[in-house]
Amino acid sequence: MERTLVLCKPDAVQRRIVGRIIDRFEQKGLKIVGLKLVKFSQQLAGEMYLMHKGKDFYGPLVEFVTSGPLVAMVLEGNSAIAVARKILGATFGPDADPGTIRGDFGMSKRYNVVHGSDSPESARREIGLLFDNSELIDYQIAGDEWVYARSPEGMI
Ligand code: IDP
Ligand code: MG
Repeated sequence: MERTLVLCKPDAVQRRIVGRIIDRFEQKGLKIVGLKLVKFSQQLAGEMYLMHKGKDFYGPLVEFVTSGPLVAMVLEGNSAIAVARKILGATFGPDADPGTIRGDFGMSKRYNVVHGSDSPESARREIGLLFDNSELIDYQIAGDEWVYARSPEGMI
């Protein structure tokens, strides 16, 4: 099983669509193993987006993600990183397909509602920035018996 970091960005919190966003991941079969409301400091925003430092959108991006609280969650499941990215959709609402979160909830090229880790390395790094190990909970979820099939290779 893989873990990924998903953020409901400040626009999602302000627009009161956090519940509907979380619903998309739950309905797909991803399991919430960590969840909290956080306010990004300038420093945390800088660490989250260090790969974008120097790009023209970096300043506005940091301003956006520090402008209000976000909801951060860690989701677990088979191929959780790729599955969550598909659920997010393309980076900006106008380009994102209907049926994706960004496709259904966004029109902006700056306010794009959600974030999702893009690789196992970023997932590990981003989860570590936002969650202590003690805030991530290992548990069995009854419904998983029907979300996955039991096989000799594990739950598939
Ligand atoms: P992603 O969120 O789809 O992974 P990235 O390329 O990693 O997209 O960019 C991180 C964030 O930076 C985006 O979610 C968006 O908020 C912002 N961003 C990326 N490219 C641009 C741009 O060209 N203009 C303004 N903001 C951008
Ligand atoms: Mg990214």
